Amino acid sequence: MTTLDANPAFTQRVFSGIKPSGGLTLGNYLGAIKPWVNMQGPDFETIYCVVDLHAITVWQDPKELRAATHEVVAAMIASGIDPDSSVVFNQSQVAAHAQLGWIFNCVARVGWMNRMTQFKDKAGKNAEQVSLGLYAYPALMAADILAYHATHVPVGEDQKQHVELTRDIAAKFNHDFGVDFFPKTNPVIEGPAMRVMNLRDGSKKMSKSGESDMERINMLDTAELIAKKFKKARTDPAALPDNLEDLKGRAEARNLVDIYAGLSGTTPEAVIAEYAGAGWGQFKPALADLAVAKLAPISDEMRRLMADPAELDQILGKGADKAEAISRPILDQVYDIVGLVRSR
Ligand code: AQP
Repeated sequence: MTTLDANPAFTQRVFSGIKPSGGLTLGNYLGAIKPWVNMQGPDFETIYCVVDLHAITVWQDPKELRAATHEVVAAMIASGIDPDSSVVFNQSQVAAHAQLGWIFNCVARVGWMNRMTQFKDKAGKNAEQVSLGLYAYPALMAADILAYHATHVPVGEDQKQHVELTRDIAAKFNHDFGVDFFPKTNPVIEGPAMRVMNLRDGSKKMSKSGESDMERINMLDTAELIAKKFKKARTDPAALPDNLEDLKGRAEARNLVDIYAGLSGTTPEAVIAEYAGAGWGQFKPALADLAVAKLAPISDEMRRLMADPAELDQILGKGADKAEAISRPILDQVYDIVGLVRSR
């Protein structure tokens, strides 16, 4: 077995990304950005990416794509991601993603892609008409992660299957070429609000591109709009019980309790202990106040940062240089393993 440098410098490297496919939601904040902030520190090298190549798997207006890219980087920084200690960049500026993505298209099997539930959800009955990119998306996501030999990928519950596929692609590559090159990647899914649900239908996840704006809380929503959306959020007539078991079968109620726990940094058990017996007339305004208290300072800072897109572009450019320096030697080794000639 040929053994090439497995993990060049860091054995604990975090990679994660967000698509600039519309306004960021509370789901993106609680399921991704907040945990990313917490992973910064001495234990990990952290790499956070605005995955614009994933965004264009569905139609994006070019002007809006640029604005959404700026919104994502502004949200990261306003929430506490430090671009000097983390690598913050947009995917399309680092060619290794697309280059390794193509190689993984040739490693992954069509049958694996057919099992991806997110593709089925997003394509729906329209599977013949969606882009080939949407279908191949998980191979590009594997490349995003493995171009850095990332070992940890913090994601919301919805992305777990894609991180598992990344492990399958890495294992098949290692096996096919007889190397021990790509590491095993671990999804990190920790916290009470890793699957924030739609406010009007507790069986669907909260998404940027959901049909109605009333289904989601956007990070840039005003205090009034946040209060209105929680007030109108679908619930049931019963009050909050005194234990979590009794929330079974009450998806919308459970979602609001989880959101409260995610925002306050406690557990759903602690929320239930505090609000046992409370009706929605009491709980919803408390939740709205909490959401505004947490989100308003972030959205104010986002607006300030978004007013200077040139500064945001500079951050993305510097981050892309750092990302390039890590991923280029890994991609070079992949070319050598695969037998692609590098003569310049
Ligand atoms: N509702 C959610 N609850 C918890 N985590 C979530 N994430 C997204 N929605 C929720 C997490 O945010 C990260 C970035 O996701 P993304 O924007 O790149 O892709 P997505 O999951 O497809 O998000 P959307 O909002 O549903 O996008 P659209 O509507 O444009 O397709 C991931 O870690 C994800 O888990």
